[in-house]
Amino acid sequence: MKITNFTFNINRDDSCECGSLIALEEYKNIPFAIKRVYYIYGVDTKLSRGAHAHRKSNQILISVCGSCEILFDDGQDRETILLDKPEHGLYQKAMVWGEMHKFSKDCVLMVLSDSYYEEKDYIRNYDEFLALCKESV
Ligand code: T46
Repeated sequence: MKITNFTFNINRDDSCECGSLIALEEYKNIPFAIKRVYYIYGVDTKLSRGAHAHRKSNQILISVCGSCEILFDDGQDRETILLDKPEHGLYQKAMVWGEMHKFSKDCVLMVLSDSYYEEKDYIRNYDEFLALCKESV
């Protein structure tokens, strides 16, 4: 599976202890117009989230604090990617199944989406997802 990762530029002044800044800009370092931003935090470290694909929407996942693992499945291959750096963005395109596992206690997973929230964009049944993948081949 071809997975697109982004490494965002970190603005940091090494001459002081004043931290770092990362800017995200649509059509500059983000490849789409950002219609929605949401973030997930306070997940019990034993629990997982996600387990669905999006029919049309695309999104970029960034663990701005702490870490989690993202499993992507395109209907043929599966791959797990560790998100543990605020400068690392992971592109989840439409029709890629995604699951979020192994959240650290302090994880804040931020997601930028090119679409407004619409439940009908979700495929939450894995067998339906596989059937749709086969149809599109
Ligand atoms: C994804 C992963 C990373 C809204 O009202 N607006 C929203 O924009 C979203 C994303 C969710 N919701 C509501 C719908 C549910 O009642 O929040 C509740 C939890 O949503 P969901 O069960 O979809 O949460 P996750 O963590 O399983 O999945 C979410 C995103 O839905 C999904 O696109 O990739 O985070």
